[in-house]
Amino acid sequence: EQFNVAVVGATGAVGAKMLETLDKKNFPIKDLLLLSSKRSAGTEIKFQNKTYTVQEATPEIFEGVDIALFSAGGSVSKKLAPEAVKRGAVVVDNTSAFRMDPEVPLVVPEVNEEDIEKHNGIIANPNCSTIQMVAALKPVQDLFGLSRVIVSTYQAVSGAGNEAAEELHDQSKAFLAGEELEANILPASGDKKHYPIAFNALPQIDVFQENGYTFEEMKMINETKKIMHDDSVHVAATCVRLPFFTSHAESVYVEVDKEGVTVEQLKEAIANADGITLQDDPTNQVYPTPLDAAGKSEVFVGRIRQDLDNTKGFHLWVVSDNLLKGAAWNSVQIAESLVKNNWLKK
Ligand code: 11C
Repeated sequence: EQFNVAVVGATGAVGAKMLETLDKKNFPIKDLLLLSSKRSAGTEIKFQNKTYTVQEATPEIFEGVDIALFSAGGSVSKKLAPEAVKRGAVVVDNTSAFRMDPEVPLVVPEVNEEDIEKHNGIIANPNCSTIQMVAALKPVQDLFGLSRVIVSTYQAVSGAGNEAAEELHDQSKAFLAGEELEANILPASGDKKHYPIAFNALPQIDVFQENGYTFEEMKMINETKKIMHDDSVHVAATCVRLPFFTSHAESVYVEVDKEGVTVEQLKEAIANADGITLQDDPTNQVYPTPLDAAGKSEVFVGRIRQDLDNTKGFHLWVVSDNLLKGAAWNSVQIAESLVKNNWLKK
């Protein structure tokens, strides 16, 4: 069986990876619709030897669409996802618009694939930095129980879109030429001040909330509890933007419930988990890095150590391509699951 697929936000950083992933995973597409804002409509994009013209996303255009992959910003999703659903499509939404809606499943297939079945037309794809972390936490939760998570992130500029990546590129050139750096996008395009990212580290991703955490940090905290079905797990996050283009890296401290867990047991649990590759051999300097993870679908985990003061505490280093497992690949995995399990129609 083949399906009519729409990609909303086809000209964006994630949109391009959606197309790449649909092609690579040989998703059964009958007709493909590439959609965008009015501004980008008319752009030509090649997919599987055919050239498509990107069309403006309107409510009517979703007539006949089976699966719509949205990645064009929260306001577009809020407006058009319900319109697509009204016309019979199932939406996989890669924005934060519906993630915390109790009626909307928030899914990382390796963690909570079964939640997809409960959808009412929309399934939310979590934030990229959340996805890779919960994929690594799932085997720990299953085998040893999880009571606390403290994460610090090292995030790539592509998470903030193509324009942020261009900003890093231009600022790097300017820095090396001894010129003044111009900052217009990062740390958050909608915020009042902008700081250079080239040769820098910015402890702000997205805008600040009243509690002093950024929205990115609150996404990691709230989404983790929802995906893992555990409101009692304590989660704290500090999210930092660094000057590289692809893959987010995370230093994750976890506390397990069970007494007496060893590093070897933890390594084995993580090595056996779906979608995860263990890269952990300090004697041979083997550990994941953002450059090495770029372009790959898996979540890579290394540097697994026991805390020196708390025998229930462990430290992990988690790296994954933020545009693939963090966005496009996770969305296509959800679409594959809808098809495979016959969960498209309610
Ligand atoms: C970043 N994590 O790196 C963000 C991008 O909620 O889907 C993803 C935003 C989201 O800036």
